[in-house]
Amino acid sequence: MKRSAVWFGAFALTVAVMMTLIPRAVGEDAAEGDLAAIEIELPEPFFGGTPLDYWGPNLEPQDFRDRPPFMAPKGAVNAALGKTVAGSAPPVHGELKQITDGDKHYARTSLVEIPAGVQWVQVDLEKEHDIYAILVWHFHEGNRVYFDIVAQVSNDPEFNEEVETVYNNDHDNSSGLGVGEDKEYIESYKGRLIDANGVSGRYVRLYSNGNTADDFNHYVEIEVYGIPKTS
Ligand SMILES: [Ca+2]
Ligand SMILES: [Ca+2]
Repeated sequence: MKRSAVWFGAFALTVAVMMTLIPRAVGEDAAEGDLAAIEIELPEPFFGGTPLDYWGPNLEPQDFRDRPPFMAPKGAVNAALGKTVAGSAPPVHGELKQITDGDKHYARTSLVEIPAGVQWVQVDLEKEHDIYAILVWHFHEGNRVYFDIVAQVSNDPEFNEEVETVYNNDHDNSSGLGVGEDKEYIESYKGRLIDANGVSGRYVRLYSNGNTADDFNHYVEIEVYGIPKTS
């Protein structure tokens, strides 16, 4: 190998390592020092199950590393805990209130199953919040990928006006909510952290459209880390 190639390789590796060390920029208008890592309690992991037989152009590789701390303005806590949940269809297993009950276990007794097709659930935070992170656990007993995940925030419970989309991995717009550039991912006990970047709203809505194991939509828990707006 030419020496220049070796140097380039070393440089690329150094840059790659540094990129993983740089914390994510969050709440850019918050002064440095006002931030703290949000505290996320993880459920016990599931081991085993059948390997995933799925490939998608938009699927990100499984990441077994611990999630880096997510920095948000101090005081941001899970505002969704115990709050009311609405849905596009009544569950066929479990109850909607289990989506915000704090239980994130992979057991079927912790699972809320919603009918097939494009469906949504939405959490009412009861007042407008500045929202920094949304965490969602779908069914994480084994390797599944949920399709067409879209996360939105609004002050309108009908989501007709002033809707902010903070995640969308529907790359072919099959759900009709617009083309999304976010990645598909394999479920795990860590849940998915969606960076909401401080958008404000009272309602958080999550869409999905079936998964690799069946056509149903599932939720175990949704958390919304935010701070109530004072004004
Ligand atoms: Ca739950
Ligand atoms: Ca799609």
